[in-house]
Amino acid sequence: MLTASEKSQLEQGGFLVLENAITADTTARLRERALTLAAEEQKVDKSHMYLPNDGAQRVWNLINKGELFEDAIQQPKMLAAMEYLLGADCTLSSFTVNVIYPGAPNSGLHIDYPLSALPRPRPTFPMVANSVWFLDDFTRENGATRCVPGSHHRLEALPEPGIAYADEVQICGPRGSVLIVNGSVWHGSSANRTDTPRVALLGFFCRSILKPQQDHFKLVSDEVISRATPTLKRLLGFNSLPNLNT
Ligand SMILES: O=C(O)CCC(=O)C(=O)O
Repeated sequence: MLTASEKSQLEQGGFLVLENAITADTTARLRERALTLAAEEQKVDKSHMYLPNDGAQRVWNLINKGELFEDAIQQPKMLAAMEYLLGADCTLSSFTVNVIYPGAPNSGLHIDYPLSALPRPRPTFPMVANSVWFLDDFTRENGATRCVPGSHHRLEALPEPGIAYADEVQICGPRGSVLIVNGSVWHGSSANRTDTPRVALLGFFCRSILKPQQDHFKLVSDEVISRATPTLKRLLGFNSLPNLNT
């Protein structure tokens, strides 16, 4: 389902923007739900704030927080990109909201969990990959994700804290786009210098042999599992469980 050019962008630069991946109506509904969840979790003091001055907020375990997220994570073009990178049996590592609030500074450039914990050189092939769902237009001013093109080929190196790399680029684009990024690419969110939050979803995937970032079996309700499609079940790890032979 990916074109030769899309595959080549993933191989060479390590990222790809899928424009118009989400309809305007779905984008608006996802954004509203994302901000409602963020506000609710702040009210009950369960919120995961990070960056200086609580500049950013994560809402975890979206599969359990609304049917619209169960559908969203099965978006065919996004999944085709993940399957290209991580294998046809790849699984969901986590699905979260990431809000970058006005005044948030740049986050540090990083590679994704658990790559930084691996011995070096890291593998040449992708192990994990993220999809960043633009629920707002991503602009130079409001915190658009930045990436260092080709940095997934630097198998021995890690980005140094506080350094602005000359070759880093900001990935700007209209709401409704999805950025696919190999987890080995050096990347991070940017400062939000506007007066409105930048809202994104992060659909984070891994090879089926890896332990996911969230334990879906403990976190996702029986009700959600009972209505899950075969694709969603596979993404939650039902097809890649350890065996129970005695
Ligand atoms: O929200 C973003 O722009 C990027 C988030 C990110 O870098 C991450 O979660 O690894």
